[in-house]
Amino acid sequence: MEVIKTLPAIFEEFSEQRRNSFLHAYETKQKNIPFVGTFCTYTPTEVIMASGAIPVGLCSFSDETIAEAEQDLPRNLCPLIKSSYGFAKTQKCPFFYFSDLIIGETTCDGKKKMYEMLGKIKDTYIMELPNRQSPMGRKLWREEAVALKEKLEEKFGVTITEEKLREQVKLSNQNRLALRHFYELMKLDPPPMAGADLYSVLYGSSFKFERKKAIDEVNALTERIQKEYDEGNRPIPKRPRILVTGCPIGGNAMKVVKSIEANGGNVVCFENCGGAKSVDELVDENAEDIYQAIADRYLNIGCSCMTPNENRLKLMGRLLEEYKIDAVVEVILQACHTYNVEAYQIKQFVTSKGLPYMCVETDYSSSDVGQLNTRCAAFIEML
Ligand code: BJ8
Repeated sequence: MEVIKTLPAIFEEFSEQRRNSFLHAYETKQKNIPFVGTFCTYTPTEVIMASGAIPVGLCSFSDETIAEAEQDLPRNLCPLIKSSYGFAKTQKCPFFYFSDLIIGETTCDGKKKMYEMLGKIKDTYIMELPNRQSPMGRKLWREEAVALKEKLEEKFGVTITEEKLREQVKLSNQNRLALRHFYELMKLDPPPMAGADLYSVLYGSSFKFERKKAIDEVNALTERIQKEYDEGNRPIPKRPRILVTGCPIGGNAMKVVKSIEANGGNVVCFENCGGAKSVDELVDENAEDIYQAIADRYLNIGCSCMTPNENRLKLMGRLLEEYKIDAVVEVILQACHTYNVEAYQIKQFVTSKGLPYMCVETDYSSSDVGQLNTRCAAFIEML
């Protein structure tokens, strides 16, 4: 008899997905299917998939290897960079170990320089990401997408046809739509799940390597949550609705989300990478020039390494309305200069809409949990 899992059990499974995929990754490697490690939302993953390889996210969000990383890197560097480098250096990340090729982009200075060091450990290929969404920038990024295709063809001895690429563009769009429909459940008030569970599904699903199956699973989960909600299931009370923005979170940085939720708020929307920023826009499947369509879609991502970064405000403005947001919490990872400087503009933008804004600067340690709780409690109490 099939046992029907409860929603909390399903969320738990997604939160363990990365770890649970280690074995699957090993089995996949045995079948000679290559892995390509990525570190950024700007990586055009459909090009990797069209080569027959599996793209896998290598960003790390734990302090486990930071001490090792600090032997080679400065202490006052973003924890995401230190952690990612530390896992690579110590070979503690199985996905890094299994990756045949690493792709990096010229985003922030710290990551750029860290990639040079990764290049000493593994074959690392850098894409030159323009920092402006200008016509020149779009042209360059298209050329970079084509150059990536050529690199993958040479590396894996394959030919990436336009047909294969268009197929992967369609599949990636279906994946984005599935994730979008899933997080749009949070427009319900009260929300049907905790923000921490929402994030587990968004993050965990990226470690399900059979893409079609992963899409079906997310769609089935969305349907089920909606159905249970319609039947009266209200697991979360009605409380102030918070949008989280800023640096990517996950792993130890989820302490901020947990603190908001433990102190009376509901995180109903993630604007940052891992949330809407990475999923919101689709690639134009019918474009005549599919490389330009891919380049345009990715270059539109509103990351703080762009100047100016108007697309971040555009997306955020829409999310604030659609999710009926009561307040915004910005998470800055220590020493992330671009997000830290941009925080001033974000504060102006959010407060000009009459909404409260709070910025927290943090790292992957647990030393500030007490302080976070005090700040979140005071912030939410005032809403
Ligand atoms: S598209 S947000 S994944 S660059 S590593 S910028 S936190 S100092 S991760 Fe990012 Fe791509 Fe942009 Fe998204 Fe700051 Fe740290 Fe740099 Fe970071």
